[in-house]
Amino acid sequence: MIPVQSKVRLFAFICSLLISAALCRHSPTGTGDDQGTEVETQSLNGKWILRNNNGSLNLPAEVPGCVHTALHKQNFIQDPYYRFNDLDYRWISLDNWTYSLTFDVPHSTRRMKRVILLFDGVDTVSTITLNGVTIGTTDNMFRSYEFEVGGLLNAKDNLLEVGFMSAVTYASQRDHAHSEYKVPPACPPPVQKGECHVNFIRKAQFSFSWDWGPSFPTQGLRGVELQAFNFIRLQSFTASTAWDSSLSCWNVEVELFFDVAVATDGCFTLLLPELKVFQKFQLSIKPDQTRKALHLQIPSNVSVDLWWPNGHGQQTQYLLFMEGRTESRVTFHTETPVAFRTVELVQEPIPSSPGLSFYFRVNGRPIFLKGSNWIPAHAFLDLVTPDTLRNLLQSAVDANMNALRVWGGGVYEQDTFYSLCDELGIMVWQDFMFACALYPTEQDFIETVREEVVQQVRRLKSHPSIIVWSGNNENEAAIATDWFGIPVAERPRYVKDYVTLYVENIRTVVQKEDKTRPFLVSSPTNGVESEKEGFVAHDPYDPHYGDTHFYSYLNNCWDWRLFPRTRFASEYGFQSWPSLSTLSKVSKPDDWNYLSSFSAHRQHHELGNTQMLMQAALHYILPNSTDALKHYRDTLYITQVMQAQCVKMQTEFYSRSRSEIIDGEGHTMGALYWQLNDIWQGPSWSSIEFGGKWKILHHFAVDFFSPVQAVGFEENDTLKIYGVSDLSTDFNFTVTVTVYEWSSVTPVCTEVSDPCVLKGGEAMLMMQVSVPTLLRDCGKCDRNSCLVTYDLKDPANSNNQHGPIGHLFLTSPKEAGLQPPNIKASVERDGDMFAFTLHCEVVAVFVWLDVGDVAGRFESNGFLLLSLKRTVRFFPWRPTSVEELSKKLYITSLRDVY
Ligand code: BMA
Repeated sequence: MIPVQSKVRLFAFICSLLISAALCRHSPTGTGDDQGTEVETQSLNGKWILRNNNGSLNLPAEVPGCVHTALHKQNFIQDPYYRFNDLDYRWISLDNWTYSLTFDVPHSTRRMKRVILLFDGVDTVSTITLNGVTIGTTDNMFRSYEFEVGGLLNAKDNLLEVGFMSAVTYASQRDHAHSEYKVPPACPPPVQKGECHVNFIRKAQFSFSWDWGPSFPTQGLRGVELQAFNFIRLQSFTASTAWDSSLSCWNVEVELFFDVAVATDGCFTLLLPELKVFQKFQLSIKPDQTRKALHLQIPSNVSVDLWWPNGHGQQTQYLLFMEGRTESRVTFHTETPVAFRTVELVQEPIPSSPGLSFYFRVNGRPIFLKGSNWIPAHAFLDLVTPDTLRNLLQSAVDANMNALRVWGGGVYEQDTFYSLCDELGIMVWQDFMFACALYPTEQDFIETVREEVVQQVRRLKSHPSIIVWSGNNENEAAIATDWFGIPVAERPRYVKDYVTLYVENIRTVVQKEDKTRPFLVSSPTNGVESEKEGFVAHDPYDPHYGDTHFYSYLNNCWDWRLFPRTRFASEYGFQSWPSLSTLSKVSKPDDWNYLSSFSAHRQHHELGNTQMLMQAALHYILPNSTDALKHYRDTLYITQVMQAQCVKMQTEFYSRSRSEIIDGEGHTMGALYWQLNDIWQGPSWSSIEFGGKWKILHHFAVDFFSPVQAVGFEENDTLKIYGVSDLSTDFNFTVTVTVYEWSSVTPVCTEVSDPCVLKGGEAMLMMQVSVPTLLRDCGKCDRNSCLVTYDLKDPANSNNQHGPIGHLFLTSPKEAGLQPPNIKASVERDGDMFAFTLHCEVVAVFVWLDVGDVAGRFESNGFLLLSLKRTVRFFPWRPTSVEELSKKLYITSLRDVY
């Protein structure tokens, strides 16, 4: 399919022809505008004025924008991310700021019957006045707000003011007012250096600090507009598709949400030019019935291309046109992409296993979800650009991911995010924005949440990428496993609040608004089993049901026996530090020490810096250079090596567990590690650094999420190689196992399995060999002197390798005989890219090429270097040269850090 954008012109033409045939006739006709039939809009975005509470600060501020970005832009403050500025600038969010705008309104607007002031997003608690009259208040950053301002507007110099109250103050007041019982947690752990009672405000929960991010409780505006009309206005519309199994055909349901000043009849046409399908609808629209649903049936003889997740087929989307005209001569024209796909969440008994399955079936095909968890890309959301989103989401796809979970402590992402996911085939697990806390259930809180849910579901439901709604992050687990020390006698009250919020309100609203997707109450959850147990299961981490989150920082991550063989791993991970080039943007050379106060300050997870090194020390010799800067860089590097290898081990365990049941556990159908991206430059679980640079882990993900791969591991001295396939058909493969000595790139010996059929969509044991026998037969090898690689090949052509080459250490590298590799490199231009050619005479592991602040991406990095010569290409994101790259190139391998 050609991209949606390029179809627009062609179809607009076809459309106009078809529409003129399809439209209902009205008389008399006329352009209408001069009679005031159309909606007039006036954007109030752009330059506003911002002042603090006592008026000591007064500055220009952009809308969309927030106080912090305005202050930074006007040089009142430095980069808030620099060093300790998050603490120094705490005063900003404790103050109450007012945005004001003076604007004129044309006569044509003011004479309209209805004039609406529309706020696309208000962050968060504010009182809004127009010409001195209060027109409304806000308390929820996840909603839009509309206010009637008809009689209040003058021709000139209207004064619009949005007076914010500090979100921190508000949250604390709400907690105080909730005196009957506590709603924990009161405050984040001190290591997070955050603010308290974030659960009392409908604001992004991470904004009061998280274990990977700073506390910047912003105040700001996302978009303001005046809309004026005499008759009717289309507020929003949705377009979703559903398969009708009884008629064996697709239906497109379009919902139109009107704001009606005067009742009218109308004629509407839906048109899918590519499918040559259209239909007319006569509607009678009354002021009290604002929702109208139109159903367009696609005849069963029309062939429709489906939308598939990345790696499973095309992401076909069709343009749907909606044209309408009312008797009051108001016209409507909209167009939107629509896609055809089904999604089911399958929870059914599995033979020989207690519990239930938990997997997604898309278009009838069971799909293993491969991916990660998404957090907001910046603490100041106005700074998240479409380019940033595209870069990150393309990185996800380039690492063979097909799914991301939009985590409940962040935000419902901007439209562009979901459009990109639609285009790229990234399935979205969409949480509602509640995380790691209990929540109040006062009437006004519930009401604002209900409105939030209605608006967000209507905004997002047309996106095929979204495959599941989920009520919250970890709040079932928080109650079930008693995170907050609630006395047993008091638990029922909290369970009741939980059910009130997520089941009786959020679930009810979602199920009314969207019948096309499953809804889960929490993550992790036991799914239908949790429901049976009153929505808070005895053990929401039960591997026999639903999804699990699993973290263990100090246990040996190479020991796969310690991982839960869950049905679906929706969170697991390990921290690492970003590279020096990323950190140097917000630090100075004094900070470049793992024990510096800067290193401690950026770490928001208790004991995180120590844990990383303790996990690393299980397998690697820790850096010991006497050169302070090298020591620091090597330490950053070793944390990334540790993280990449740990997440690889765990992910491979999940991938190979997809088709088997062992001791009643297995059929794992998802691996979403925590977390994809970063919010600032600091240590975290991310595989991509703030700014887009891939960590070693992200390069590893390319391989461990590969569509077809060999996964090797050891069990009781036996090397077992599984084939794992996401392909839709079966393939015949052999497995080749090769043994290398650390001291040479010439293989010591090779063993090839018999050919064997790897079924599409399955994982199966393809080869097993005794490690002692293999080493003995090889001759000059033992566990310390050698390592093993393996891959899948075409039986008819052994040069035809499928998937990546995997490797297994036969002992911890700290015990193995790694040789100093002394890698030599040269750089050459290769069109828009650069080719880095490496020469090395021994096996080098975790070879990391770093070109500092030259943003871009290596095609492979952090790899095992197994040949005398290897060329790796680099794709820069900005102009650079051979000279610059050669000068900045810094190569590290595991043997180089000690
Ligand atoms: C999970 C997430 C986040 C957190 C991460 C790492 O449980 O849901 O709350 O950042 O763990 O601790």
